[in-house]
Amino acid sequence: MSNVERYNPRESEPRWQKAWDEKKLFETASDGSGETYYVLEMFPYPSGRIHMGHVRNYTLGDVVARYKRAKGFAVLHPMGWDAFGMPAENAAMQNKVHPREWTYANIASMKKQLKSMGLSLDWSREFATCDPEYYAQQQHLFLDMLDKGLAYRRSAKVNWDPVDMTVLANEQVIDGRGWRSGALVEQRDLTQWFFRITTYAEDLLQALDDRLPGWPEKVRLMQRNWIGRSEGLSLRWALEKNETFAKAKIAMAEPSDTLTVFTTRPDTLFGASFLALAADHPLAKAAAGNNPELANFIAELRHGGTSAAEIETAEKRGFDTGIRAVHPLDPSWTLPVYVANFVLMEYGTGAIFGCPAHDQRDLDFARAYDLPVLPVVLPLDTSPSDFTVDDVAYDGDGSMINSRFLDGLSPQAAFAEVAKRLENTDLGGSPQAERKVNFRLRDWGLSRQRYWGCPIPVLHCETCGIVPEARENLPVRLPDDIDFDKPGNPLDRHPTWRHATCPRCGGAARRETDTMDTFVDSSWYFARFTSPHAPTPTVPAVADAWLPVDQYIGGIEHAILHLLYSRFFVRAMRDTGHLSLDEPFKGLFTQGMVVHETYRQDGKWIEPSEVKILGEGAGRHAVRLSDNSAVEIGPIEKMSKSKKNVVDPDDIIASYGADTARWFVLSDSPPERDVIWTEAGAEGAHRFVQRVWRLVAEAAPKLKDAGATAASDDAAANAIRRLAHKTVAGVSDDIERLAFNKAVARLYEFVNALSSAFSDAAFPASPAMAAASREALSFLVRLLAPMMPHLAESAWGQLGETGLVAEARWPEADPQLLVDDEITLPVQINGKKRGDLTVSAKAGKPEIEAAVMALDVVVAALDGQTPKRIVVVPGRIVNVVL
Ligand code: ANZ
Ligand code: ZN
Repeated sequence: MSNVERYNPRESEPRWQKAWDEKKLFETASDGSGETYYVLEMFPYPSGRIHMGHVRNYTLGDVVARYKRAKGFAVLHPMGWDAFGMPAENAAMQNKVHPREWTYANIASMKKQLKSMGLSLDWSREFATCDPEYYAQQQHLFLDMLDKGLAYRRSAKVNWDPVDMTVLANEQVIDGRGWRSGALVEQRDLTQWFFRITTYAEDLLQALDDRLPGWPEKVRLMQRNWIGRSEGLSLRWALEKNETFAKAKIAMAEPSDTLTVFTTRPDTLFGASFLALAADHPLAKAAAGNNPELANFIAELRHGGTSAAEIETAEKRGFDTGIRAVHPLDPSWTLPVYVANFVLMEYGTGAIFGCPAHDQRDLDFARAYDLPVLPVVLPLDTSPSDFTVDDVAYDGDGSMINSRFLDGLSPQAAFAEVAKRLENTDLGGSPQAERKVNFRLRDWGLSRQRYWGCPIPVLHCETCGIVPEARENLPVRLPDDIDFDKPGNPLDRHPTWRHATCPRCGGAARRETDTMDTFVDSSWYFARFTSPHAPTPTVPAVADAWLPVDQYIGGIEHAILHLLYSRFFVRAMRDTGHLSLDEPFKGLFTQGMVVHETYRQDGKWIEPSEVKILGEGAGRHAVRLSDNSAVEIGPIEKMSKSKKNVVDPDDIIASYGADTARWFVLSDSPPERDVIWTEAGAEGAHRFVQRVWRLVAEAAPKLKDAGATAASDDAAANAIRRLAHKTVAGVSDDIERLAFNKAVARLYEFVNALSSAFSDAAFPASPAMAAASREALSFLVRLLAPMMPHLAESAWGQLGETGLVAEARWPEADPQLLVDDEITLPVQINGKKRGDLTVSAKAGKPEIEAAVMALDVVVAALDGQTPKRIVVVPGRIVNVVL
């Protein structure tokens, strides 16, 4: 038994945290010039408590930050709070607590928790997005964007919850009902604020290909799909001058004899069997004017969600308007024009032609309304008689059939041929078709009818219209005295807040009561961290020096919106003079989740802390701690309150310390994958903490007088040195590649090897061994420091090092010690391989010749003679010629 005291994280961790704080070690003095590194984890929403997902996310970033600091970089590693949003208002409604109080109280408790993790954060730069100092600058940015035309107002369709009296995001509409109220959602036209993100659509897409090599391919793909660039034709169809059309035309705001559709597949034109309009298409509205049944149908479509997923899955429904369109390639052929629920007004032109054989939605629609299904693309290597389309449309490659002059062409060639013909066909004075690029990306609607968000700093003046608030009046502050007794936006009901003075004419004006989408707050916080207290949104030179963020780390759930909005914001901030940059995040890493087994008894979920696991392998089972009753072990799932399979970081830190929690989330699985939290794993990690402590504490006194390492013939010492230097090189490389689990595995091996080398009773057997061991331990402690910073500080002190390991330089591997110092050469006798020779890698010709002559096989073959020659090819082979 050793007489070394157990390592006590509860005593040591707060002590080291205080030491780091006092020395302000993690406060970044640099202005961003020189060798700098900016590492950032997605900042948290202050919900009240941190969860294991936070622990993992922030530990990953902290390893990088501590490593880069030790490598000599000036590191920026800040933290703040994404603090506006609905939960604070819900809390206000339920618990009668002011959203501001609720939010700042949560921030205080979460900050304490983060501090207990020993993260090397620069807290001097902390801010919350609900701080008036922060949102003031956001309002300046908004006004700059308004000046540039990057922010604008227009009427748009929204999901309106008539009970909560609020606009809902598509995700908040479930089966056509509001997620909170359960009320049937209506589609309403509301004037809303937008950011013109579509201005940058092409560039946002292009940069994914050539400016973001440090992003995961999967994220770039998700962004590509979201931006959704399509090349097609804008194609005009003449409308037959029948009676229905004549009546509709009178009702049109802007009368036209043609209908324009957007198509990416003009090659399939001979397979067309109908046209369809969105319910809000002007022609649909005109036709409904004298057709009450159609008007009813359109009104019905107004109910129900507008999300793409909902439209995709909804049953295809349509209504024949009675209007007919003339086929662009055959004047004798007319097709019916429907209003259909799967055509969106917001995309293309809000009108399509349908080719059922080659588009699944069109096919479903054709089957429902008995419309023709004529295949026009024949899959390669298929004969026309074998090819039919039943209920699955064919959208692959092939060759054209049933398509007159296009027959035999590839779809690509047919596209070009149709485009060429129709671009050169005149219809009522302009070309019938035009090439057109469409983006799925829509402008970003940022208006929210909520209290707890950044006020949009504009006024509505009866004389002047929309007027930006004067800059000197910023920030437009949220009023404190509000009530949440009634549904709707409390800002609308506030007795005085709305009443303001028009900065232009001095007359009475009404404040905008919409606040900004909270995604705005998180779209530029990374830039604000570079000058968090500046009286301008950024100090451009400083922002440019620090940005882009070298390594951004967060969850995959933010792969689309948050990242896209941030990419938009740096472009908008560049074009309004706040920085000169076109991408915010150079490196992006999306980490996996922390998952846990679930436990159930009588159909009810039970918390892990109430369960004891017994046995192993097939005999593994669970019982309840309180009464030993049997508990069912369920599947491993993402930690969630509803399944009660959560482990509270506070509990883990209280029982094992932060280092154990940090070590555990880094070990086991690659950081991009899920990691399974188990009690056994946590215990294992904690045992390792104790083991490292014992290793260092027991060896340190014996190594007190160890000298510097030097070249020697001491094989054991040399083996230790080689391993130590190889571990340094390996762990550095692992951390650079964010392969933290590999670094952990390498450190386990290193500790194992040192433990067995040190276990010898005579340890250290020689001065060379003492020196090598001392160096190995000094390396070990510094390599562990990014992952288990507190233990490393304690061990550093044991080794008699001065200063803090958090300030120490990263060890450097000696390249000479990384090459193996023995090599094995094949030995031939008269050109035939007879054996192997192991010699020092540095051995010269005479040593190799001497060693070969002593080999048993060579001695036997020579039988007392002298060889004619010995040929040595250095590093390759030895041949003895008799
Ligand atoms: C005829 C056709 C035939 C089409 C065919 C597809 C396959 P992406 O790639 O997403 O841009 N479309 C156009 N506007 C639409 C709208 N507002 N609402 C719903 N659908 C719309 O898709 C372009 C295709 O989606 C267009 O090409 C159009 O249908 C349809 F075998 O035209 B296609
Ligand atoms: Zn005015």
